[in-house]
Amino acid sequence: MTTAALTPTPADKFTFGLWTVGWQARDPFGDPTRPALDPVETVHRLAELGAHGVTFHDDDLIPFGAAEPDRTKHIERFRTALVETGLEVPMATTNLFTHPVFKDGAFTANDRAVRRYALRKVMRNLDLAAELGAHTYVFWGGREGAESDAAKDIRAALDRYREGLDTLAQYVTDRGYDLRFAIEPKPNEPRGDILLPTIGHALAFINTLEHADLVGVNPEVGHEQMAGLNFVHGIAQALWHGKLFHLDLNGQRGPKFDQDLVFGHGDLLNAFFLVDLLENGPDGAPAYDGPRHFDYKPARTEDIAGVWHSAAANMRTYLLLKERAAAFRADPEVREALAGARTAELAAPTLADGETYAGLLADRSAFEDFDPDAAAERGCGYVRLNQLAVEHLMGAR
Ligand code: DIG
Ligand code: MN
Ligand code: MN
Repeated sequence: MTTAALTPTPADKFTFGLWTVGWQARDPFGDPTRPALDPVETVHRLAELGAHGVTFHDDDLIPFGAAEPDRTKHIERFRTALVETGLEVPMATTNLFTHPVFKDGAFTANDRAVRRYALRKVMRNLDLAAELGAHTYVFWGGREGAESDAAKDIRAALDRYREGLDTLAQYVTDRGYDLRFAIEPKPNEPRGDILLPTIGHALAFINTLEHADLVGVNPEVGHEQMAGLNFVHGIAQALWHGKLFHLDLNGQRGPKFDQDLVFGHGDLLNAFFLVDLLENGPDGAPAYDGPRHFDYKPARTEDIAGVWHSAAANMRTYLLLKERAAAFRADPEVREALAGARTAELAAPTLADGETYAGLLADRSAFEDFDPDAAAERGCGYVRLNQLAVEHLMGAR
């Protein structure tokens, strides 16, 4: 692959959260290993690396509790950096998890005053998100959930979650904001058990909302994999529902504490097939045209130089996988193996055009004359196909 093709440009739509490269590496058992990063510095450095945009929680940009005119100052510095670099702000979100006030949740806190405060905090940042041109607003309910089953009536909590999102969707509708909501599932941490833990739970919940058309999902690689699920399958179902409004790319090595590794530094083969799914859609055009957003944390061991190397690594890995997936799809041997595996046949409806179950009942070849033993003997050839994928991934073809 040429160097130019591996050099990220804004056209690749790579975006990063301020909180990612800005993570000071404080963790439950250790103090920060890095100084705080000025959001303005982040904007300029990400632009130099070829990123398309930057995303933020309200508190990443404006220190919690900052009053005017400090709040305006923080916003104006950020806006100036965006203008100077051309970086966009495709997504924003709210920090409803750091301040102790949210220790029992935000939208689903038992304390009604906390729930009302949380909604106002989101509304204020929705205004800023709209001002900065964001089109997606993420809701990660990191504190919505419980550590003990006695603490929370989950049915009431889901009522309150729905009430909060319906209220906020009405707000953006009445304000005329070009914003859609994306729920980000995660099974646990920091809350013991988070509500809406997987893509499936979120999709079912979205169907109950008053403004369901405005609400989709923002799946994160590591979060589904923490639950032992296949992220490619989850993304495929979100696409199938027309609900993949945004996504968080990173790496995770199996069901354990959220690792937020660099994209591809966890399950690399699943990352390969994810990029293949996103980039090589049904008719060769990308199946998803939104930002390729990295929500990762630079390892605690890294200094600031290592932080920027890690940011670049996310984008370079994505571009390498994109090139390897294209080569996989173009490989004549792969095409022959796909034909042998009859993968294209799955797109053919099981019933003939206009046929109903009556036609099925009348068709002896479907049952009376069907030889299940002969069908069972047919091999699918999937291992050969997977080996071809692994060899493309390894640059061996
Ligand atoms: C964690 O994966 C969450 C928070 O960082 C943020 O609210 C969201 C935005 O993508 N991801
Ligand atoms: Mn995560
Ligand atoms: Mn995330």
